[in-house]
Amino acid sequence: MIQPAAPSQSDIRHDWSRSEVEALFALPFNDLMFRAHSLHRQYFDPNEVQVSTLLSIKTGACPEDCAYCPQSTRYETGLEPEKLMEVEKVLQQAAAAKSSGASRFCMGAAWRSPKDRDLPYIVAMVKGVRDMGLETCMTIGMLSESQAQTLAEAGLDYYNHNLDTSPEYYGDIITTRTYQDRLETLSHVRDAGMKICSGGIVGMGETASDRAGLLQQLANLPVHPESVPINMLVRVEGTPLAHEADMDPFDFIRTIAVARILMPASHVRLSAGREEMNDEMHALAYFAGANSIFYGEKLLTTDNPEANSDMELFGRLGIRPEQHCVERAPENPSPQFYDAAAASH
Ligand code: SAM
Ligand code: DTB
Ligand code: SF4
Repeated sequence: MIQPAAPSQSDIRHDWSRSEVEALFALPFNDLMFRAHSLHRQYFDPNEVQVSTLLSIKTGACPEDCAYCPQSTRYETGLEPEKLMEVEKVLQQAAAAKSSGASRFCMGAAWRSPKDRDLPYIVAMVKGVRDMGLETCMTIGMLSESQAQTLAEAGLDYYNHNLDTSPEYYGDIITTRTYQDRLETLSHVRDAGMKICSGGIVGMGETASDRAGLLQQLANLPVHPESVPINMLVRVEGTPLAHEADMDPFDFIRTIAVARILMPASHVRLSAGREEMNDEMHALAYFAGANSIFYGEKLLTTDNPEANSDMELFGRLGIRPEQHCVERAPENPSPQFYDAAAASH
C-alpha cells in the first residue's frame, strides 16, 4: 500500500501567478486529477464529505443586479418575495436539518447588506442554531466592520461571501457592487475572527483564464477561505444568464481539481448546479477533491437533489458524512488523516 506523503507547509501558498494557475487548468485531465486527488488524501479523509443545509431566511426583492440571480428585483423570474423569516421558524428548520444529518446550517438573505435593525433577529438565529450543536453560517450580503463584529460575538462560525468570478469578468455580471467591496467584506469577516466561506460560479460564459483568475484571487487571500463553494450556474428563466450555453462537464471538474490544489487544506464545496449532475459526475467531483455539499431538496430558491439520493450515492461510493467539521487553520495543517492512515496500514 502506497502511503500518502505528509502535508507540507510548501503546499499552502499565497503567491500563485495567473500563468501557473492557467497551466494547471491546461494539464491533461488525468495528470490534473492525479495531482488533485493525491493532495486531497494528504489533507483529508477522501471518504468523508461535509454536509451543510441551506435556508433562505429572506427571499427575493434584492436591489442588486447579479446577472445569475433569481432573487434580483430587476429580473422577472416569477419568484414570490418573502420578508425576513421569524426566528422560531428558522430554528424549527435547523432542528429538521440536524435530524436529517447536517452538521452545518447556512442561512441566506437576499440583501445588498443587512440593516442594523435586522441584526437583533439575525443574532437570535445564530445563537439558537448554535445552541442546537450545529455549526452556523450566514450569507446576508456586504458587512461593515461593526456588523462583522456583532455576528462574531453572536457566535457565527462561518460567513459566506463569494468573489463569484475573475476581476476582469466581474463587471459583465454585477454592476451594483465592486470586486473591492467583496474583498473588504471578506477582510472584515476575517478580522472579526470568523471563518470564511468564499468561492464562485462557473458556467456563466467565462473563459478558462477567468476561472483561473477567480481561484488565484481566493488562493492569494492572506488566509485561504476555510470553505470554497464552486457553484455551477443554475440557469433561471428571466435572468440575463438564463440561456447561457452548457459548460463542458470536464471543465467543471477541472475547476474543482484546481481549487483543491491551490487550497489543499480547505473544504471545497460542490455547490449549486448538482441537479444537472449525474452520479458519475458527482463521483468524479469527489475524486477531484470536493468534500462538502449542500444537502436537502432546496438551495435558496432553486432545486437541489433529494437528500436520500445523496445518501444512496454516498453508500454506493463508501462515503461517510463528516460528523462535525474540525477545521484546521490552513496556515497550520495538522496531518491527522495522514497519521490515521499510516497507523491503519
Ligand atoms: N445576497 C447575498 C450576497 O449575494 O452576498 C447572499 C446570498 S447569494 C444568493 C449567495 C451566492 O449564491 C451568490 O454569491 C452566488 O455565488 C450564488 N448564486 C446565486 N444564484 C445562483 C445561481 N443561479 N447559480 C449558481 N449560484 C448562484
Ligand atoms: C453558495 O456559494 N451557493 C449557495 C450559498 N453559497 C448561499 C447558494 C446557491 C444559490 C443557487 C440559486 C438559488 O437557489 O437561489
Ligand atoms: Fe442579491 Fe445576493 Fe442575488 Fe446578488 S446574489 S441579487 S446580492 S441575493
